[in-house]
Amino acid sequence: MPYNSNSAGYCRIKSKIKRQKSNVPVALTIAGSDSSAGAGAQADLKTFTALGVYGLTAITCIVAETPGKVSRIQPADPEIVREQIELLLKNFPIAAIKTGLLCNAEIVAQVVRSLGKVKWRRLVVDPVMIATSGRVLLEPEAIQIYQRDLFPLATLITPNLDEATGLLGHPIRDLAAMHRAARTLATKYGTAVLLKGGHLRGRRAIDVFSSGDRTTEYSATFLPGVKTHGTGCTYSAAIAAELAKGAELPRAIAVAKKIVSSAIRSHFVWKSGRGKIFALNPRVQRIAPSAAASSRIAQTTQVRLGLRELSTGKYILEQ
Ligand code: PXL
Repeated sequence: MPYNSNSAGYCRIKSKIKRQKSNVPVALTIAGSDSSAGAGAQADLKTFTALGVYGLTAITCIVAETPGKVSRIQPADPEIVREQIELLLKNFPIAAIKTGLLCNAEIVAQVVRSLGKVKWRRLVVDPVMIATSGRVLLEPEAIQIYQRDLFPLATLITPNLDEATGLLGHPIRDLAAMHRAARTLATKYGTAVLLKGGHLRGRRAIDVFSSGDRTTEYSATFLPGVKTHGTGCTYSAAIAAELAKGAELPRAIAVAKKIVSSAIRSHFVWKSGRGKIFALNPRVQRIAPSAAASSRIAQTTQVRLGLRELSTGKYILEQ
């Protein structure tokens, strides 16, 4: 029998559908699509979901790639980038935003125009300029717009060593140089900086946070031989997710570092014609019931960190 609004069947179904008022935190990523789903908007969405945040996407380009090998990049029309961002901003209670690969100068300029209309500042800018494969992903004109217009809008920028080297014009060879570089970048762009040192290849993967008056090291065990791409995307997405849940920046970074380290440790690996393919596995291993149920922004998941904040201002992530 077909259902209509008077039938008993329809009523039974209707009564089972609970119309809940949704208070899940919402975050937006403005990023490229990675066909292999280890980086880009796909990595961001997986990370948002793992951290209990509802993810939205504004796609800037489509990248045909496998891990470590970009085949082709097709930029989106800047106008459709604008429409995605502005539609989402108008209709969802977006609590934090991150940017990933913005592809070209026109798209960076458009993102600046669209985000310039947002009054609050919970924006994480991952200045994706060079892929893990070494391929340059942004032209010099686009990098200029980042520096002049986008960085000043950001709550946090998250360059890796190659990107920071490009921005500063000199190489960064050790931890002391990382501290100096993070402070210089924070002053230069008037925003907080998380300089990722993964590429230094020591026994520990150390990142340096600087917000002008404060410098903090985040350290985790470096895992050699795991060739995952998308760690930067996952890291910045996790920071944005924690900010969306109401965390302060230092704590959001600590949680994100833990998530990335765990995603690398519990990576996936497949055999392919070109050798092994690795992929990150972003997930929250230990989930405790929310202790912040009474807070205004509901936290649907909470990570137990086991963090020790040392008097030296260093976070050691216990593993
Ligand atoms: O990891 C950098 C990156 C970001 N975003 C997209 C990518 C890549 C690397 O290839 O394809 C969409």
